[in-house]
Amino acid sequence: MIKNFRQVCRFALYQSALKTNSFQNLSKRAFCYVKHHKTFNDNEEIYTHQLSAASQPDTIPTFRVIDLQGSVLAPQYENIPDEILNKIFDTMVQVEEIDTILNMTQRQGKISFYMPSFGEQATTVGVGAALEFEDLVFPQYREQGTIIYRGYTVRDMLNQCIGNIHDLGKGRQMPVHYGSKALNFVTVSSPLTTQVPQASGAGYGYRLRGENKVAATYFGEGAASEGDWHAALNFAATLSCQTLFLCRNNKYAISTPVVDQYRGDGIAGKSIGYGIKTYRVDGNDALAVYHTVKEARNYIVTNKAPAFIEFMTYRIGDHSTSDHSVMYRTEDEISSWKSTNNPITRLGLYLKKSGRRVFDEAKDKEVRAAIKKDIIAALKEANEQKLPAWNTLFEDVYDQLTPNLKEQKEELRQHLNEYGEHYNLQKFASN
Ligand SMILES: Cc1ncc(C[n+]2csc(CCOP(=O)(O)OP(=O)(O)O)c2C)c(N)n1
Repeated sequence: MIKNFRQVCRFALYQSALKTNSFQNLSKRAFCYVKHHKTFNDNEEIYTHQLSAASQPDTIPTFRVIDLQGSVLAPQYENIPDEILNKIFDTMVQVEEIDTILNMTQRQGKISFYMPSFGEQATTVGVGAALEFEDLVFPQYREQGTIIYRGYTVRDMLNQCIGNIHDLGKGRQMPVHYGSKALNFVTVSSPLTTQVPQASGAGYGYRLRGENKVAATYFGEGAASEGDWHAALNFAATLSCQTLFLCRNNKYAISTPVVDQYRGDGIAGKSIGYGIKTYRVDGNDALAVYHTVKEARNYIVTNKAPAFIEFMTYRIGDHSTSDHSVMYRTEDEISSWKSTNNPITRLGLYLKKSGRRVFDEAKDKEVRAAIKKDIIAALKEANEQKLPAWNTLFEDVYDQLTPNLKEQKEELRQHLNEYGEHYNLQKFASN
């Protein structure tokens, strides 16, 4: 049954094509406009008399500005202000130090879990530098570089990892599940890929409201195998969402290497399939990352359409403190990336060779030592704080407690009244 004018129009077109047997021509030219809505895509069908399977297009090239020795390959992309480039470098060093110490802190049993971002700092810090502050970031979990660039402090990180009263998440999440409304950084979610359709939705909202900002979402190449990822990209493409998809292709999803994750041309190849403006960049080259994100962001706000970037990088560290990665990859593989394609070394070499920064070894050591001292002090302070009061457990989900939650809260209160001595209730703030 024909329900509306658009369908009437499409039906008439179909009838006329049937009469004239002109379906071949229809595909390229026949658009049905109703209230400016286009019904068919351009160039959906091109006919041929040769029976053959479609061939794989050429490999998408990876954009690079500096080589592994920090020498410039594309001087036209050196034009990043000194202040920003130095902030990128300093933040990358800071993130590396924080990751080193918090990884050890977990080994000492002072925090329960940690996820380092060794080897991926150019991607996450470079993105932080290139996005606008008001762009909303939907992270996966290994993107501390972005939130730190925006101003999240070591104290914020440690309060979250310990889950004390200063933790913005009120101690309800595992460590590294950072988030900050003030810094436009949505809280990390453990279930993979949930953030990606959320970012499509936020980007859709920005377009509908005529806002000049983007929703930027991170995910690993492993997370791109989730069903939600495909739905998110298709929604973004068809609804013209102002969403920037940021794929950290670090070659492993815990123990699953890329060869078992996908065939075809990486994750960027899939994005092109969804009709999204797609870039591939050397994720260990901070200059290339910065320029690619700037260009993709500009494309989104100008064209009111999504964009996608695949960052080619390598996870130098273990997946998390619950992983021991030499069980599934060799020491040689790790050390070769660490020594020949380390993003911090590469940017440092570039800054030195180009004369844009004067390095002083003794001063650099002092800077790293100061970062370490600060983290240790912040850890001590965070540990001295109380944990959130037990009754806050029931807050923030429903505006008014549901009858079963009321019952559970009362049950817990009675339980703690009766058996409180068996718990270390001193650790918790009072209700
Ligand atoms: C829905 C879901 N499935 C499985 C997991 C367990 N898991 C956590 S991280 C991870 C690997 C993800 O790899 P990738 O997306 O490539 O990101 P990377 O860790 O390499 O940065 C898996 C399988 C999960 N958290 N959620």
